[in-house]
Amino acid sequence: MTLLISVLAVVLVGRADAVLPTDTITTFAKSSEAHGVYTSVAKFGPDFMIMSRLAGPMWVMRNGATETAAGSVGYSAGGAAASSIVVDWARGYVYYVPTGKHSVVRVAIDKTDPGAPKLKTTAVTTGSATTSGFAGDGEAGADVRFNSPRGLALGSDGTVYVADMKNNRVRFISPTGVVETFAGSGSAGSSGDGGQATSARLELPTVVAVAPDNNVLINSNAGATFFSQRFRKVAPNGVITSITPACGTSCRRLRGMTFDATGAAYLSLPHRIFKYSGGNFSSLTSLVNYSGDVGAYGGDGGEIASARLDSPGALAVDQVGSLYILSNGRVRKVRNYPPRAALSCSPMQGNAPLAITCAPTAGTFDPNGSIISYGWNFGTRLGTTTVKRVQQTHTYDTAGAKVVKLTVTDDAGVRATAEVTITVR
Ligand SMILES: [Ca+2]
Repeated sequence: MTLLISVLAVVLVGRADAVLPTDTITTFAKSSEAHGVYTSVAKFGPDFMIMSRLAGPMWVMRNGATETAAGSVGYSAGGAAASSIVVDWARGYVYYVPTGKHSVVRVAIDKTDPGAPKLKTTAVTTGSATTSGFAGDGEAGADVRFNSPRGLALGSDGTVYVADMKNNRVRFISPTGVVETFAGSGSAGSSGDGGQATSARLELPTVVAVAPDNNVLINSNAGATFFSQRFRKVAPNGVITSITPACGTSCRRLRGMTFDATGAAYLSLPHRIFKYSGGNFSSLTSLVNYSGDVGAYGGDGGEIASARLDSPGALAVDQVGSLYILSNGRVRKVRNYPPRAALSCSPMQGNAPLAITCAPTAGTFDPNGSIISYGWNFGTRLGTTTVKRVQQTHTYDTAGAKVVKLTVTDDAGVRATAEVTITVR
């Protein structure tokens, strides 16, 4: 009995301390007869996700929807089973790699109905569906040859990076459709750090990702066994270096990588999802860290740490910091809960000059993560002042109603604000 009470006490205290909501992972879209098995996922503008399926056209769903809800906007024209998708929403294009083909297909987005964006039917193909090879740098369309392209990533300028796996290179497609080699000499290996990326050796790259600072991350699967546990990084000046993430052998067999608004990197690995805050690959948080059976699926409705994922693949982060994971033919969603902000100031009124001290109160917290910055705005006639300090003092020299505003940002880059009004006489 004593043991039972102790266990209960631990559970209750644990819940009280951890303000984690209990439904942090759900199935956003599941494989079914109606919707098919999903093969990739990407953010589709501010409010939607786009998913490719094993059979049939791509499927668009509103971020906040569940699969059966009215929020689904339905099938899009065009599309096919894709091993990778990127969306250039600003320029109005979806790029994808058709599974098993040696090409990258670009389809224009039809934004005529903002509540139901779709794909147009016309497509531009770079490379060949059936013929592999290495050719076409400086050219476009059917003159280009890829060899088993896999992962795609989008640069902020509309450049699309292609992990051209069996060419041991990363290529890129410019917004005008012209292909060039971005990294890799073509010879398999792992060398060239400190030099130009085009002179370096890569081996069977499958994943490429662009960080918010425009560094391009590549997995290079040294040894032809997909067992690499280090990444290559290409800086905007074209110089390549190596990164060894602080996850050791767990970082083998990388299948997907994406970044959120704060620069945090998310990695999908067998049964695992890792997150690196700040994108520096040394501050590791394991979101899912399971080493059990292949094919495992479970944990919906529970906390992310208890989820079961089988070989998660594509990853995407939406506008409010929620993470979408392709796994088990489904798209799972790890919802980010926005931070909350509340503040108090003392004194709340008085005669000028009035010195006040303000601080966040207990109502300032993040339900599922942490707050990484505090911004203060005292609304003075001198303009906005934003100071990232937890407690802040300010002196008002003139009479009037003064608004003090606190803005907090969570570790997914989502903000919340609160304000109080100070009466200065
Ligand atoms: Ca949060």
